[in-house]
Formats: sequence, structure tokens, C-alpha cells
Amino acid sequence: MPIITPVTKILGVRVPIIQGGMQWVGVPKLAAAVSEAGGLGILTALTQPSPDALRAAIRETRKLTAKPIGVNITLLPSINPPDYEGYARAAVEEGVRIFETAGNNPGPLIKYFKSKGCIVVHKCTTVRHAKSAEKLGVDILSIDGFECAGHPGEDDIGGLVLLARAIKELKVPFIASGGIADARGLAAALALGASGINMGTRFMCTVESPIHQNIKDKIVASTERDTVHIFRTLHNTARVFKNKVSMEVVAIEKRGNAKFEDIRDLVSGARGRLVYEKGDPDIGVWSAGITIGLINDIPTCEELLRRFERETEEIVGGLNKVVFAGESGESCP
Ligand code: FMN
Repeated sequence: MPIITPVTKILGVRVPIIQGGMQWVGVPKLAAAVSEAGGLGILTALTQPSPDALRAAIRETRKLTAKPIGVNITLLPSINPPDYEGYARAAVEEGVRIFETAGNNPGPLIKYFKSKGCIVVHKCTTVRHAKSAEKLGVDILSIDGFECAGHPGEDDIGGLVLLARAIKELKVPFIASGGIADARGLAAALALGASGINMGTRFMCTVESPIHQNIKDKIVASTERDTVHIFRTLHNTARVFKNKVSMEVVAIEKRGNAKFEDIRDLVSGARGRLVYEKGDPDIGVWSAGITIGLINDIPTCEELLRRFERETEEIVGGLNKVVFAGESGESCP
């Protein structure tokens, strides 16, 4: 049976599962496969070298699916910021109607998308940022807990508490992000008041994910203890896979007073990209969440989302077996 929530209705999808923006991973093949499987596939704008390249990527995705797709625009702290407006305009002109925004100072971008009649899913890691985005008119909030891959913020609040706070504070529907890779996670998110989930790491490890097979195999072989936080001392924390390079970054930060220049070469995006291309997990730093401890296979997106639907129904149905005993406890087995 389909799981119908406010989010499936707003986005026009069958399954309340979004594939979040992923640098170097959120490309047409993956986004189209997720959308085709009934979720919402999202292209990562900044993975494309220019707004025109994003246009081409959108057209390529459309050839693979007629279902709704989204575009992620991530606002990064940067001395030479990318042409965010150009990417946004290109996607809107190409007819994209769903956007995932994330990062610093998203106000102008959210206002632009809303002025064009688009649906905005804003991803953030605190309830206070979620409330600010709500005031700007976003349609859905994506509440990203401390478990997540990439940037968890600096408050270190796990999904359980963050979502329980979100349901009390927010008026618009929200999805749970970070730490979810199976149907138990989706069922738990629904129980906590979320209208769906956002996943990154789980989708890296699918047949249609564009990363090298060695890296998918590495994820399957890893446990939840195989990630580490870098950039903690720079107040721009990022959860990445624990390897030689990320541990070197942590060692430099531990020495104290580390500046970005001290680690710039180690953390370069180009090295991270090579990890996915060459299949060597130790070339650079690459994002991964603690769900790597939950990922044991490499299914197609279709298989994965069907499994989510089937198992979520079983889990929620199984909850009916819970007996609420009377005061005397007579119903206890
Ligand atoms: N989130 C963004 O908003 N922009 C990005 O560019 C981005 N890149 C990511 C790259 C990778 C390889 C991964 C695994 C995640 C990335 N994320 C990015 C975060 C995901 O969109 C998502 O919020 C996160 O993965 C959720 O946590 P999970 O990995 O536990 O599912």
C-alpha cells in the first residue's frame, strides 16, 4: 500500500523519500533512477561546471524520466562564490519546479524560487534555522540530524531529539534527514512526526550511483564507526569517511590554531572527486554518514524503494502487536 503523506502530495511522488543533493554523485543517471522508482531524485547544481552545463544535465535527466525531479543548490562559505543566481535561473528556465536549498543565507534564493511559483525544500540542522526558513515561505523542511553525511552544523543534536522538537515548533511539513538507510528509519521518522525522509549515503550505494564500484564495496564493508568529523575547529564541521587523509586533517586540527590554508590541499574537492573516479578510498576526503554501518548491499533504486515500502508496511503493521496492558497488567503475556 502506498504511504501517503503531505510530502508525497506536495511533490507528486509515490514514496516519501528524497535523494538529497550530493556533490559529484547527484548526476542525471542517479536522480532519474530515484524519480523513476517513485521517490524524488535531485540533481546537484554545483556538480555541473556552469549554469549551461546544469541545463544540459536537466535535459539529460528528462530523457530518462518524465517524473518530477529537483535541483539542489548548496550555498557554501567561499571567497569566490559560484554563480548561484545563474544556476537557479537556468534550472527555473528549464522548467524545474522543485528545489532543495541548503547552506548559508538561503533567503534571497528561497525568495527567488517562491517568486517563480516553485516548491522549496530547505535543508537545515537546527530548529531555529527551520523556523526562519518557514517565515520565508518554504514548502517543506528537511531536518538534518547529527548523524548525517556532510555538514551537521555545530549544535550536535541527533535526529531523535531534533525531530521531536520539529513537530512541536514547525507548521509546514518536514522530512527527516541523516542516519536513515532502511525501513525502520522511515517508520521511526513517520512516528516522530516527519512526512518522509531524505537520504544521501544510502543512495551512493545503489547500482545507478555514478561512483566507482570499489567505493560502493568499501561502504558495504564499513561499520558505523568508520566516519569522522573534520573542520570542527573551523566551525564548519563535515562528516566524512575515516581514511588516511581525513585522519591527517584531524591531527592537524588537534595541534591547535589550524587555518584552512594548512589543510587546503588535503581537503580539495578535486581529490575527493578522484576517489569516486579512480575507486581508491584514500586519495582524498569524501562525505559519508554513519549509515554506512547499515548498508549491506548495492540494490537498484527501484529495488531499494520497493523494499522501503514493503518493510515499512510490515514494521508499522507489526506495531499493532504491541499490547497496552491494563493497570493490573493482566494483558501481559
Ligand atoms: N548536501 C547538500 O546540501 N549539498 C551537497 O553538495 C551535498 N553533498 C553530499 C555528498 C555526499 C557524497 C553525501 C553522502 C552527502 C552530501 N550531502 C550534500 C548531504 C545529503 O544531501 C544528505 O543531507 C545527507 O547525506 C543525509 O544524511 P545520510 O547520508 O545519513 O542519509
